[in-house]
Amino acid sequence: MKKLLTGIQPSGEITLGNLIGSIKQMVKYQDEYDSYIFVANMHAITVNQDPQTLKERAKNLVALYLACGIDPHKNTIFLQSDNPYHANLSWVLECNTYFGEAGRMTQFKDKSQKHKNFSVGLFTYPMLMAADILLYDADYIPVGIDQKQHVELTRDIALRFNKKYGPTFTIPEPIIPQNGAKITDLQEPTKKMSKSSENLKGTILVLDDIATTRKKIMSAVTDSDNLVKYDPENKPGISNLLNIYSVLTSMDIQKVEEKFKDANYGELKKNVADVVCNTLESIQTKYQEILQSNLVDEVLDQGQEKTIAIAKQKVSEVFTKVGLSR
Ligand code: ATP
Ligand code: LTN
Repeated sequence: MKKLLTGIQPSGEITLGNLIGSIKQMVKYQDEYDSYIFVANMHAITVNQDPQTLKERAKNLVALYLACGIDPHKNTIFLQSDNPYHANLSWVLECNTYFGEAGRMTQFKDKSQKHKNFSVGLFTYPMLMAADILLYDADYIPVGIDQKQHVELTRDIALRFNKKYGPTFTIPEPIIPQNGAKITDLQEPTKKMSKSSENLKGTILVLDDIATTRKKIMSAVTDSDNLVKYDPENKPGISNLLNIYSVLTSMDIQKVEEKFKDANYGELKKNVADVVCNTLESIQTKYQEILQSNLVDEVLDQGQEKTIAIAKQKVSEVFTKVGLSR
């Protein structure tokens, strides 16, 4: 069975973008692949975090994974910092990555501009991500379009390493969902909906109360043509709403466009709000049940034990190959 691996940072409350671009994909693939799903809490500290909040968010994210239908019997679910081998491998990969190629990462360019004093970790972030992937010989990496470049860098590093030291790593492939690849901000529809946005008016949080969610959708920024048409370039706001509807109802975007072609923007928004609110309500009920139980700790204990055993072997092989053994 092919292996799949992906993770989310507990760097903020989970958004509809994360749900559609990432978690829904994980659920879809869990029957097809041997899946490794983790919480990238070490990536989160590349920017400033409050320790207590970070700790809570990491566990809550696991509860949310479970509430969204990620089955702990079908997936290996773990916390990145529970396994010290991620940092071990990351160092070796950093030493096998050119400064210039890491400097081309657009996420680094964007994020380093946003923070006045950014950390070295923000720069080495993609090599830690490469370690997450290469430790487990993952074949497929489901990510949103914004992470594709990091998976491509991972491939380059792995190919170069294999060539220099002999076959060691499986070369991973990104899986980018066709629609829903990029859910945009409801207030600034050309920007990605992001959990670290300063203004949350345009961001739908999976755990937001339902009335707030409805209000955010009803006040989404659109345009003044009053024509429902899927055209991300010229009509980013309307296209985003159609996209959300399409993914949550599993209906083709053309069919959704057809369904709403005579609707006004208010009707479209109401329909999108209904679908989003129904989806979120059911997730929130399960989430509360899981938080009342010990399930999160049980799942993480199992994940830790299993992933340490696999990663230990891989790191030992890598250390031997590069001459870091006695
Ligand atoms: P941050 O604001 O901290 O960068 P984020 O909300 O962009 O966070 P990540 O933790 O970087 O989220 O991403 C988790 C997963 O969700 C990734 O696979 C990412 O590509 C996907 N994702 C995040 N935002 C969106 C979005 N708006 N549309 C589609 N997928 C998304
Ligand atoms: N960088 C990713 C989270 C992440 C990840 C990974 C995704 C860290 N390691 C390995 C896939 C595979 C993000 O911010 N979305």
